[in-house]
Amino acid sequence: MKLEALIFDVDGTLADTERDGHRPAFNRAFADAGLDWHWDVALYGELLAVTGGKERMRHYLDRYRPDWPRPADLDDLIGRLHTAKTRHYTALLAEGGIPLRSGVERLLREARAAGVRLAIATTTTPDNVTALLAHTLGPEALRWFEVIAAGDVVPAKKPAPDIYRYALQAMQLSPEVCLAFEDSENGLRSARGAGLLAVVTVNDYTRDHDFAGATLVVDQLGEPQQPFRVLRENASVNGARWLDLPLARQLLA
Ligand code: XBP
Ligand code: MG
Repeated sequence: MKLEALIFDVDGTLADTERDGHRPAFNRAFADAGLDWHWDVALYGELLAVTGGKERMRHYLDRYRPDWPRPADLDDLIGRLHTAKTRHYTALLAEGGIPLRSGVERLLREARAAGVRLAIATTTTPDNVTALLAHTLGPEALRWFEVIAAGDVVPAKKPAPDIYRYALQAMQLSPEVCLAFEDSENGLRSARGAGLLAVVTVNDYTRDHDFAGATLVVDQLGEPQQPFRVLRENASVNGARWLDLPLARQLLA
């Protein structure tokens, strides 16, 4: 199969946004609202089982705060907290403290130079994607991506395959000619459910997830000076040391 497009997850894949980005942004929104909710690093790791910030807050209440007195307008409160959290999160990105992961910018530029199409498929809010791309690659990078499929554009978030199907539909491509990039089990299930092969770059929150369905699992995309470590290889990397377009094409074949 000829490789036509690369489709990227955002959180955990393009950048390590969860622990030092989303998590403190949630905590600031909770503090602003005078709530006694606080998500430490370990608890946040457990909460990541549920994708989507609004869904995650509901899950927190159900699972960890059954006795917390719910207001009549809980949906409204969740919505306001999420809006505040997005504001805090994008402000954090503007401070520039969250870089792209190793190899991401290189691979994006290689794909562009070779005419391989690019897309995003993520559960995160569109503003978060815009802010991350603009603050790491510059505002023009938003145009590198033919479709940015994000957030509530589909009702069922990952692990449901809907967001990948949405991106494929928008590009008028079949899954066999695309490669997905993910960092988590929920993301991998979503990509696989849409019929895509996927490369996983693990991070501290996802290292122990079940990635049996991945084509390749590595610790990073890597660079010539900073090669990846192969953690699981369902298709051979044939001695490759970082993920470039030739390897992407080989994995698809
Ligand atoms: C990312 C997420 C998101 C972010 C927060 O999952 O789960 O919920 O944590 O985003 P994935 P919002 O990387 O699999 O897409 O608060 O904007 O929902
Ligand atoms: Mg992710």
